[in-house]
Amino acid sequence: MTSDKGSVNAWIGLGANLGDPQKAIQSALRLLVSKSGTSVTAVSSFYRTAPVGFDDQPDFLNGVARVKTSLGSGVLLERLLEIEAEIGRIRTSERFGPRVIDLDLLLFGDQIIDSDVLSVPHPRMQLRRFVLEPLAEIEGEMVFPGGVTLSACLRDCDNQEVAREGIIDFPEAN
Ligand code: PH2
Ligand code: MG
Ligand code: MG
Repeated sequence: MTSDKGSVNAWIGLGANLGDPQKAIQSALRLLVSKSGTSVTAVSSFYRTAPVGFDDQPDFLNGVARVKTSLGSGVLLERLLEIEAEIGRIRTSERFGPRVIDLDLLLFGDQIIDSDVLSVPHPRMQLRRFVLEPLAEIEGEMVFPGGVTLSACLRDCDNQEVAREGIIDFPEAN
């Protein structure tokens, strides 16, 4: 499914709801490809989504990118955290609160990883329409590690507000 010459497809959840979310997401993708070893091979549209988990915060812009990477999962995760910091994210103890950028490693090839720092597939992605809809836009159907399908997750997912809003300006992905 995912390897050629030592590289792996990985999927990254993109989110933001403070500052200029569109700009932050585009900057994050640029920073990701500017660091060696990773290219962005597909990007979904932007979706405007109602906050899940903590209601009293602005709507999010969400999307999903597929990347091809020669990095290991741990190094890719570190890159994502570095880029979040570069864009100005300051981590607080508030788990589901507002943020200028959120880059979540959703899937790493067909691997199942459960370490102290990383859980892949992302433990909540199968319940989150703001992840599943953009993922379906770029992949159509998909079977997640463990065997559940994207379409089954979408069917079973409750009704969270997700509206397609526009394109993410990242021509290199297409
Ligand atoms: N991220 C969260 C918590 N809630 N809600 C939406 N709509 N989009 C998000 O990206 C999101 C959220 C924690 O990462
Ligand atoms: Mg995150
Ligand atoms: Mg998140």
